[in-house]
Amino acid sequence: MSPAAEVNFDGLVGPTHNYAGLSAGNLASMSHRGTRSNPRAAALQGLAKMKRLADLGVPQAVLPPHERPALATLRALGFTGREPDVLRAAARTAPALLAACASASNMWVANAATVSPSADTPDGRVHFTPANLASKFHRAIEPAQTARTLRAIFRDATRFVVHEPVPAGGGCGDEGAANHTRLTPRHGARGLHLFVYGHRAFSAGGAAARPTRFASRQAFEASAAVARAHGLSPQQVVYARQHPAAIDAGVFHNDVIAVGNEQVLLYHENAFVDSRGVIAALRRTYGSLHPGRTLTALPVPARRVSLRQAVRTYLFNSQLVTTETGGMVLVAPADCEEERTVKAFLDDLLTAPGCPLRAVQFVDLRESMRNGGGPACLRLRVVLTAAERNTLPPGVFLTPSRYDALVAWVKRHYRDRLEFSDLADPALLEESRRALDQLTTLLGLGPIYDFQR
Ligand code: SUG
Repeated sequence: MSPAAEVNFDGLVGPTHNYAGLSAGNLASMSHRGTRSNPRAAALQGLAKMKRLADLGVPQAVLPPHERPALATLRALGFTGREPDVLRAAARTAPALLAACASASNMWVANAATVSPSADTPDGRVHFTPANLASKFHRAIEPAQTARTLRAIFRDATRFVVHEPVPAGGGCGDEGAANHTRLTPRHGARGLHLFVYGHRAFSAGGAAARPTRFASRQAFEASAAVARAHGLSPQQVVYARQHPAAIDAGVFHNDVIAVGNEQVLLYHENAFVDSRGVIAALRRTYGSLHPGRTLTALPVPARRVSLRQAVRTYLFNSQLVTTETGGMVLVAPADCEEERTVKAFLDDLLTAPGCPLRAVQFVDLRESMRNGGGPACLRLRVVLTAAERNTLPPGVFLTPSRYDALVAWVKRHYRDRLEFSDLADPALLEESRRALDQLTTLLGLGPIYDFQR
């Protein structure tokens, strides 16, 4: 066994965080369309959450935001001239495109990539595949910068490989780690990979009906491509289909309805088509990978928490983490504490016989939550051995002094209110670039943005 730990890389909320209602199928995004955002509060809430995890003894690191508005994308869309002219013309003639190009959605790094730790791959390297995020325009412009950022952090090619995203088109969407769960007795041991998809891009497939209200984002073919690229063997992979009724209820990613950590899987009974069959397959595969070990499946019945309540409170978008002392803690959105039934469920769960959870902690992520991004959306889990970790630029880790520096950085650069009309303000672009430029120095990353080249 290699001494390995799970590092949570959180996406820093970018200076253009706003509510543009860009994500059909994501109820929070749809219902907050056009409301005023507070990027400064959003970034500070995110940092406070990171500090909470670091205080629990969970290694915590930071991923920088992307440059927004994405001028290169606006130019690719045919806008020409000086930058202020590009922004103005887009705001006037194609406001939806400007909104898409200005979204800070790259903060939800559970969608940045899928990660396979070195304990699981045939070449002993950590594999990353940036998600193509093909199903939403504003997210489909993320993968190139994501790949560049990952390559700047995981630079040692003898230990890490950052693949190209799965080719998109024809519904072959990949949404990254949000639809992937790794189960293992210890982070450093061999893992079982659960890939959850919503549809098949190349056939009608499956007994259950397709969702009727909202589109599924993750294709089976994309999940299978990631598993193949990472060299995962069929003996360590289980595929499960998301229940169409869950997608129609606003479960646009699996991490809105299930969460796993080490040997534990907490899931809603209506998360999958044939949840029983999925759990049986997981138990079988887990048992053959780790003879004598068993999976702890914690189903949440609909009579305790309905799909609606799950989506409203983001119960399953909690982070389930192993702390320094070895106990597991659930870091849940504050909304779960406020909703009586969900709070009662959590209280019962904590005292249930055999439940490995030691505590539940609540975090306020109101700004991100209004766009459908809870605690788990904001982080990408990367299991690393000590030797792998030592090759990373040290500046990406959240130490107490770096936390203070990042808080000061946010307070210096971020606005405390933003509306659609602000997105065309050339000053916002300038402010954002100044902030990002200083951030790359603060994190010790070197130039990773187009505007720095
Ligand atoms: O892709 N929201 C994101 C939320 C992503 C949550 N991630 C996970 N579940 N892992 C999305 O729907 C809304 C942006 C807006 O409407 O302005 C948005 O992109």
